[in-house]
Amino acid sequence: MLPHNKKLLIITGILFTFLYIIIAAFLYFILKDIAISQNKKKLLNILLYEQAQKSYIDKYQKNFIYKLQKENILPKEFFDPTLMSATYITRETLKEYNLLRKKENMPQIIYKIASDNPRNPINKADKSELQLLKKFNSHEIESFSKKIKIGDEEYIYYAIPVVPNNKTCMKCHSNPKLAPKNLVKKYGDKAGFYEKLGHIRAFFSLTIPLKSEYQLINKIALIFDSILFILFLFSYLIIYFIIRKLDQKDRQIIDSSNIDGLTKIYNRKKFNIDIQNKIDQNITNETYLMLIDIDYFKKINDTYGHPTGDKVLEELSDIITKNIRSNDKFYRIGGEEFAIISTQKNKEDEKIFAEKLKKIVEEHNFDEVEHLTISIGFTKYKPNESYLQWYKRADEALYEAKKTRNTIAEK
Ligand code: GH3
Ligand code: MG
Ligand code: MG
Repeated sequence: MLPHNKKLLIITGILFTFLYIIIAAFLYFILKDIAISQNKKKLLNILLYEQAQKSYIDKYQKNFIYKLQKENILPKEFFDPTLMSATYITRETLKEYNLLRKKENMPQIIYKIASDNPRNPINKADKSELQLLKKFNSHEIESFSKKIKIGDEEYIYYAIPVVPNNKTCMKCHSNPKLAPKNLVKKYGDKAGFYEKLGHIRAFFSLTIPLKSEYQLINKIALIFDSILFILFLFSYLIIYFIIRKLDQKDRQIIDSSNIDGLTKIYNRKKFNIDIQNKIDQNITNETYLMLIDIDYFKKINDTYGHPTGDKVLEELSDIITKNIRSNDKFYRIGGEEFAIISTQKNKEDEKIFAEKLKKIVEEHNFDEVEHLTISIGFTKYKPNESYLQWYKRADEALYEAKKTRNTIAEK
């Protein structure tokens, strides 16, 4: 393949690989983003449900118990978290929910309520949670979510505040003396009291692992990447075949510019390129340059006409082409002058080669002209010499042979 076509193929390959990596990476990040936002939505759904549950407890359950207390059906000191503590009920509901999830092989949800004035110490907010609670109270944010890492695994954390303290809340969270006696008996009178109306005293948070979503993403990405890979490979193969076809055409054009129109052997231009290339490659083996000139060719033209002369040139090129090895390079370097570049074991072999050519031309029966002879001059390449030095010596050898014609001379 020609260097510029090879370069084009390599650049296309690099470009395709680069594009493939970018698309694959881009898709992976998009999928990851979708999974995260879907999980956030999932958590928000559960949190909203919890909030609804808390509102129900405050609005209906507690009020109903207070009514029963007012009507002396239930004692005034009655308090039981299983009926009256939204925090307790939510936590227990979540436990049941996690049990059901486990049965369905779904990941467990970590639930936490964080408060700045918790009755139950397990609900105490840590430093960062306290800061978050402050943000909820100042209405800087309405919800909070982020991706967190626990060990090696990634999770989504989502938090929303509980509804601000209202009148129903204040019954148990203002002065301990006003709270149900059994509540104080159970939790003491130190924490969870003296709350202010409108203050957000806690927030719910849920944490869920992203593992199963990531596994799904990996599966989707693998399928997509495989399809993309096949598409890219297929496109690349098409491009490869197109470039190969273009390369063949390019080479045909180059070759035709190197071919002599009449004899269809290499021309002078190709001879100059090849001989210079040979020298640039630092010739190490015995390389010979042979020049061939038809004797009295002018006479042939004069006697039989120019077209016959042309035919002789074609015929001569044919018989020489048939009698040289595939490694030998044969050129028409002038009107009726030819050159052969060949490698030999020694000078004797080159001489035998020259004699063989001279003989077959001499013995060949040319159309119309019948017989003609050639003169040959050859010389070996000497290390470090230039193209001109080499060529000049071969020309001198041919000049020498021309003195007697139908002769071989060496230099
Ligand atoms: P010698 O080499 O033996 O000294 O004699 P010559 O008659 O061959 O002399 P020279 O090399 O000077 O003449 C070559 C002739 O070849 C001159 C030119 O008219 C003829 N010639 C060159 N190119 C072509 C060609 O393409 N076709 C034909 N028919 N003749 C050509
Ligand atoms: Mg000549
Ligand atoms: Mg001649």
